[in-house]
Parts: sequence; structure tokens; C-alpha cells
Amino acid sequence: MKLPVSWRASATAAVAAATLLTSGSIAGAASKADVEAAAAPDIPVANVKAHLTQLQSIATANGGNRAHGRPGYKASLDYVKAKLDAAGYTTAIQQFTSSGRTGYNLIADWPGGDTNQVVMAGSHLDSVSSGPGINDNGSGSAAVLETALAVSRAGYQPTKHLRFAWWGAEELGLVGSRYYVNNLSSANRAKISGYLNFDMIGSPNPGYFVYDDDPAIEKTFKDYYAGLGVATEIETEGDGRSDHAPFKSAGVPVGGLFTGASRTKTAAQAAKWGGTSGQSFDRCYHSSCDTTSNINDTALNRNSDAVAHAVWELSE
Ligand code: DTR
Ligand code: ZN
Ligand code: ZN
Repeated sequence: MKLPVSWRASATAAVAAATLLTSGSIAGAASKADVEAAAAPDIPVANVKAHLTQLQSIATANGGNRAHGRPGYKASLDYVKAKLDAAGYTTAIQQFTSSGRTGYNLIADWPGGDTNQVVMAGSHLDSVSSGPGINDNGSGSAAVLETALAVSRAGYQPTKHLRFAWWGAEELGLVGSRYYVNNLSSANRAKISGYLNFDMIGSPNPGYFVYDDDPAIEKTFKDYYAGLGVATEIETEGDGRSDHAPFKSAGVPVGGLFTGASRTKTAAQAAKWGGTSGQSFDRCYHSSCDTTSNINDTALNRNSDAVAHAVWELSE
């Protein structure tokens, strides 16, 4: 049984990679240890916002939501899948049932890379039934989609294999992501080097929170933000609160980003991040006002670029 790997960027990648099965650590690809890693491209925030506009239109045309078991969810899934199919991905829809309704996960594999080392990035695509769910979680879904499209545009061929996922029924209790993890063989589960989760990354009164799970994934995100001169905080309430939880429970290294939900921004946080103290990070959390107007473009832009940075860096 391969030990759960933890990420470790290492100058001795060749040695570390050769002892992967015994050391329990994963390093950057040996073949690129002495070559500057390919830098991720900028993710055009206009493209991300265009996806959000499409998701908004889908919700508006389907009773105002994109919730599990409702037409708006399947229409959202079909939109994302069509973009990925056109970009050369190998896509698969995984079906499940929850609360008597059919749910769907979308899994998209980028051809190439070592399929024994799979880097995954995912987000839940469903909204609550009370609204369109543009920040929660169109923001994460659109950023992951645009990163996947950027991989295709770049013709990126990393050492590791890239897999992207859009989960159903997260709002019912992480149902889709748990179904995916539970239905992996132990061999296939052990091949997942890491799972990156993006759930609410464009909150209107944003904070910049990094999941405090796998140290190397956390460092990848914190270093990225340090490069921007943006302070980050550890996401202290994330455990069990989103789709990284089933992966973490299965021993997969996880990480992710979050801009905040109903908790209130403190004066100290407003001093370093801007925005309004004494106000929720997202006043429209799980509400009908979670529309395309409920997005902070700077946060969405920074986090979309952070998604791409982490995908490139952790798969090189
Ligand atoms: N459960 C998520 C929102 C959420 C609340 N806390 C965190 C921490 C990390 C990620 C997400 C969240 C939802 O409503 O989809
Ligand atoms: Zn939610
Ligand atoms: Zn969410």
C-alpha cells in the first residue's frame, strides 16, 4: 500500500523521486529538477466572469437556482462539459442518487502525464435551492474551468497527470465528492498525489484564506500570495466544510483557497485586506442575492491565477 504522499519541493528530486515508494514524500519531477519550472499563464478574469454570466443565465432560465436534482444543475454541468470536450479533455459524468434525485459529478482528464501521480483540482458546481450560487460556488467552478482551458491553450504537458472535477450535491453534505472517493479503488486512490479545492473564491468582502492541510500545498498558495504582497490567513473552519474533506479522510494530501462566507470581517482583517469590517465576507451566502453582482473581481482574479499557479507548480 503506497504511503500517502506529502508534497515536498526538493532540489534532490531525482533521488527523492527514485525513493518515492519508501520515503513517502513526493518531489518535483526528476527530469525537471534542474530546469526552471514552467510558469502558469495569467488567467483572464474576463473569461472567468464570462463563465459566471453563463451560470447566472442558466439559473435565471431554470427557476433561479442550479441546485442538486434541479434542471439548472444539469444545465450547468452540460455547459462545463461542452467547453472541456471542445478543448480536448477526456470527460466522464459520474451519476449518483441523493435525496431521491439524480446527481452528477463531471470528471475531466487531460491526456498525458504519469497516471500514477494524479494532481486533481475541483470545485462543487451545485448551488443551494434559494439562489443562483454565483460565488458559492460558481466562482470556484469557473476558475477551475478556465484553468483547465488554459492548460489546453498552452498545450501544457506536465510530468504528472492532471484531472479536474466538478462535484454535485456538495450543499447536501459533500455527497458527490464523497461518492467519487468512495468509489475509487484503493490503487486508484493511492495514485492521487493531491487534491486542490476551490469553494467560494470571489466573496464580495473578501478575505484571503489558505487551507491549513498539506504543508507543501499550503506553502504553494502562501508563496504565491506573498509574491503579490497579499497577506493570507489560515482557514480555521474549513475542516469538513467542503469537498476536500472526503479526500483528506482517505489520506490524500489536500489544500485550497477560500474568501469567506457568513463570518464577519474584523477590523484587523479590513486593515490588511480592505473591505468593510463588521460585515460578512459574503452577505449573500446561500441567498437569492448570490448573483453575478455578488463577486469581488480582484479576489476572483487573484484566486483564479492562484489556481493556475498551483496546478502548474504541483504537476510539473
Ligand atoms: N460549506 C461551504 C462554505 C464554507 C464554509 N466554510 C468553508 C471553509 C472552506 C471552504 C468552504 C467553506 C458551502 O456552503 O458550500
Ligand atoms: Zn454553500
Ligand atoms: Zn460552496
